[in-house]
Amino acid sequence: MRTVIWVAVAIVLVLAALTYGRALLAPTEPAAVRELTVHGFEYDFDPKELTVHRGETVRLLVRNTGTIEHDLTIPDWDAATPLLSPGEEAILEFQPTRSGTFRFLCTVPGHNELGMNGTIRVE
Ligand SMILES: [Cu+2]
Repeated sequence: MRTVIWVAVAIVLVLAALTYGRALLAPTEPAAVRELTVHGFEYDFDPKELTVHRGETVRLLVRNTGTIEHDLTIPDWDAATPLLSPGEEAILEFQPTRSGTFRFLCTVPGHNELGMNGTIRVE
């Protein structure tokens, strides 16, 4: 009877060690985060072309370096910063799931037409 108990205890300990060990050894995949900065001003963005990868998290810092209000909108993704005052900034975070080329622009009337737009290429 005593042997059975010791065997049971040993099995529990081995299982606990395996479980705990596996948790320790589990690969902690760091989430790929791409941080990019875009400046918006009259009437352009810098840079105008961004390249990101499908599946990665993109953290886009948008800074208004101009002298009037601007925003940055990505129509295909329903993503947009609020209207930013001069000197203000905002972060747009997204995870592109489709490859392709997507336009972004400033939606203040007239700004897109004056050249305030660019593209995000998802590879
Ligand atoms: Cu603008």
